[in-house]
Amino acid sequence: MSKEFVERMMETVVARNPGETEFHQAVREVAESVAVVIDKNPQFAKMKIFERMVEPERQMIFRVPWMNDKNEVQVNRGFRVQFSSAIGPYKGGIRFHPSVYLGIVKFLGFEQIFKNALTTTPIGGGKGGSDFDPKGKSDNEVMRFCQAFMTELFRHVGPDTDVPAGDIGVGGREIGFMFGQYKRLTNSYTGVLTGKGLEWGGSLVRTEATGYGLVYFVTRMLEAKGKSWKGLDVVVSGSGNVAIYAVEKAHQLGARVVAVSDSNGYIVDSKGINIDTVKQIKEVERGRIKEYVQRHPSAKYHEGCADIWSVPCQVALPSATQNEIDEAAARQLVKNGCLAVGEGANMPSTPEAIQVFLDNNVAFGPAKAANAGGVATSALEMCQNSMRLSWTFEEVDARLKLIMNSIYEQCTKAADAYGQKGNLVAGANIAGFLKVAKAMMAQGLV
Ligand code: NDP
Ligand code: 2IT
Repeated sequence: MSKEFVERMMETVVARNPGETEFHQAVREVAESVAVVIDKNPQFAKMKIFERMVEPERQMIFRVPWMNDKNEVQVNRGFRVQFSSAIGPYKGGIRFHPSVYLGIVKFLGFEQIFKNALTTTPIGGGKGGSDFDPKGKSDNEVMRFCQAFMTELFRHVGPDTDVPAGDIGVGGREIGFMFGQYKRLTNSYTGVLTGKGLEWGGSLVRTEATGYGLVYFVTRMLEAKGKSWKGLDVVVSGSGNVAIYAVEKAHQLGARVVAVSDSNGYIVDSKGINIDTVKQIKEVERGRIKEYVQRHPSAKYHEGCADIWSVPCQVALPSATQNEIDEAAARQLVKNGCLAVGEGANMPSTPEAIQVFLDNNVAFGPAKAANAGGVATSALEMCQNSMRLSWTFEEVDARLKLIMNSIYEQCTKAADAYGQKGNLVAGANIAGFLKVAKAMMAQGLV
């Protein structure tokens, strides 16, 4: 029955969403986990809960025309997919990267439904983006693009409707430009975006939240194995927002991060990555990770980012992008004695790689659970905006820790309850699904 359910779902999803391979991958994983739940709860099958979940409530695709510094007209494509408002306003980031197309936005939006349900905060699922590439663009070009993007997006979002935030290629600078344009178009000052600057409605800890939350989550995974971070070697892919603050927190807890990367290559520093240097290169200068070795000559740069998983480590934190760990990379990590993998990025491990980890007793923290600290802190930012108050760093950090602990508990309990002890992939999918499914049942056919 379970297998038949998955294949039936996938046949429909593939036929209705042709070519969107990342979306198919994300749906299949959830379908495989929740088939047993649907088996046990015929009311979910009758009300076609899963069939409704895989169909976004609303999808926007729009033209984004803007002018570059040479006064040449540029045309990009913008997306916002409002997937589910079962438990709160649509919530999820915006990605600017040349690879963005509908299939990427939909995989991210679909996963966001379950991730957001796990956070314990009342937020639905959505995602957006554009094939715009901020790399190599001037601040003025980025501003003009963001203004053009928001000139269409503003009519679809709002503090009680849909609250976007950052993702790849979208950080504080881009959120600022989009917020300014939203404010100008609507003549309103609201919490329509999260990840705002601290002076104008942002929350302390939002910048650090995804990376810190990831490390808090992996702490629980390590504890279950009787381990702590002390003395462990860690590899973190990427060197953007998630990666930087994962490195910072892992170091604070006594680990040594030996490698980070960007899309061109990776660096290995056996003394431990100097995070101040990485912040300077990536956050301030917007440079490339290879520049690290000019400032730390004992470190080594390797061209090509995929081989980072050959660097020996006990903990791997993939924090760059989707499908960056394939089966071969997973086998290499296992061979080198990796104990735990925590997904900072969204869907960074292929299904085959996940199977390798599960088969080899590697503790595996799936993205929906492990990287939920970012969006959870976004929900805390929304809360502070509604109250027109700002909490201290310590207060937000304490709430983030509580949330990551709760997510870990929800995942382990759900996995246990459905005969999958220790499988956090199944646990995250089942716990997230149940919360949304119950809300959908209560709200009738919408
Ligand atoms: P950033 O843009 O800050 O950093 C992205 C990093 O990943 C960069 O080092 C970038 O290298 C690298 N990267 C991006 N695309 C690729 C690619 N196709 N191949 C190899 N490397 C790549 O993004 P974030 O740190 O915010 O996001 C990283 C991941 O975390 C994404 O999967 C995102 O969806 C996920 N995430 C982000 C959250 C957040 O709050 N920001 C919350 C939860 C998940 P380069 O500079 O060379 O492009
Ligand atoms: O993937 C994610 O959870 C994010 N990019 C953060 C979304 C948010 O709304 O903070």
